[in-house]
Amino acid sequence: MANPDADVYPTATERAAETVALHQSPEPLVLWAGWFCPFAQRTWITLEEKGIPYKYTEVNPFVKEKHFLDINPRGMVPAIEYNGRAIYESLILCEFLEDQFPSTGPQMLPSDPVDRATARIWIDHVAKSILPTFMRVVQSQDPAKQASALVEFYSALRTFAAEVKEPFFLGETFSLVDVAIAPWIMRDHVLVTHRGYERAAASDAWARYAALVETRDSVLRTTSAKEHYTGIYARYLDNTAQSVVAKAVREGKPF
Ligand SMILES: N[C@@H](CCC(=O)N[C@@H](CS)C(=O)NCC(=O)O)C(=O)O
Repeated sequence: MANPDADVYPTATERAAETVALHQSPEPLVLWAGWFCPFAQRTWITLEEKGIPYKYTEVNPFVKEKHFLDINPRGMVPAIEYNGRAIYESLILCEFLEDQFPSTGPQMLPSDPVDRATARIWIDHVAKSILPTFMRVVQSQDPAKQASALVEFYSALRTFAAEVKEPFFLGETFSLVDVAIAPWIMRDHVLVTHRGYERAAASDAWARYAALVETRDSVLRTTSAKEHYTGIYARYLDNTAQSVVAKAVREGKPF
């Protein structure tokens, strides 16, 4: 059976399309990305923040073309080719960009080893607590499952937001912790329209933080038209129970 994701909208749009157009010349560093992919956006934001020269190449990872499997045997975006050598995994790529280009653009992890480890602890929280619950909220179909997924999602966001130093996670510096979560902030409108999610229902601190991250220029420059993101999640979103569920969660009612 054909993979339904192979029909994903083919190219970046709006601000992201302008950024793609500016990065078509050959460079030693090639970013292989899918415009729609939140993991790829992490690496893309880091390149833009640091001002590293790169060539952007769009790939639909669901099609599994041989030339792409040669670059990333896992067949996933993002991947980076640097001077002909290939590497992959979004967070590893973000750290690679810090390691390879330490004095290009801003430093995106703290220098102090304890602070650096603390930043990684919160990146890990994004990966292990926030993203899985985000996907559960999207994928849950029956009202009880949607409700418990939303409760868990709010709890993971609240825990994260309680540690934000403001304005960004580590304070004044926009860091890889902010990069790790930003693409999901840019996609949370899908949960607002289809799952009754509200940022302030997690906490005011979360709502403030998310509102700031979504205005960051590197984040906007790598973001496509809203309606195309809804299309990515469309096959999970055709149920109508969400407003009932959201109201019940808001009112603290058990489902
Ligand atoms: N852990 C990976 C996840 C990357 C990922 O899931 N990419 C998706 C697109 S958003 C992909 O390439 N999927 C292709 C597939 O699953 O076959 C990372 O952080 O880079």
